[in-house]
Formats: sequence, structure tokens, C-alpha cells
Amino acid sequence: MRTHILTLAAILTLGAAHAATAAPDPAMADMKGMAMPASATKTGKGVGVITEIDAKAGALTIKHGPIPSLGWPAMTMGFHVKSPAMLKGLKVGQKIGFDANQGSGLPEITAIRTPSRST
Ligand SMILES: [Cu+2]
Repeated sequence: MRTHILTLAAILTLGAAHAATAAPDPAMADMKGMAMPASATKTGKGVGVITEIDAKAGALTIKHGPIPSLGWPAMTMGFHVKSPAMLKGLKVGQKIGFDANQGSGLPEITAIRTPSRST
């Protein structure tokens, strides 16, 4: 079981950890030609509580429940948001619903749902 660090400073590390589960091992780069499409992006819907917001970086940390379609267990992790404007009006401790993409890079939140808005 993997332990997650709770700071936004760990976003890169956590993002890399997530990407590592989906991306081919660099050591297997010679098998690239027979690998699955490298650009395959998975999408999932999650629910969680905001633990940190970094408006300047366009990032937030969410303690989220399991997201089976992404193969993620419940954890606390950092995300980039598609648009920094999505962070407006959000508060630490707030419960949100969200959509996230996991491609070859950092996980990205593409939508945030609260009782007062739909995206
Ligand atoms: Cu996660």
C-alpha cells in the first residue's frame, strides 16, 4: 500500500506515481512499437474533501474516495485544474464532486461540482 504525502509540493511526485501505473517503463522503450497507445487518457468521477488549494499554481489537493475507472484507491493527492478559474469560491474542508483525466502526465481535474454549481 502506497503512502501519500499531503503537500502540494508532492504533486509532481504523486503525478509521476500515477503516470507510472499507466505509462510503459522507460527501460522497455525498445518495445514502444508494440505497446498500447501511449496517449490513452482515462477519465473518472470522484468525490472528496479539499485539503489544500494553491490558486497560483492552479492546483488543489483532495482527499478522495476510490475511483475504479482510473484504478485509484482512496487517497489524498494533488491535481492540476484545467482552468485556474475553477478554483474560485472553493474552500479547504469543502466536499466536492469532480471529474479527472489521467493521461501520460499529471492528473488533471476537468470539472468541479458543488451544491451551488455544476462545473
Ligand atoms: Cu489519487
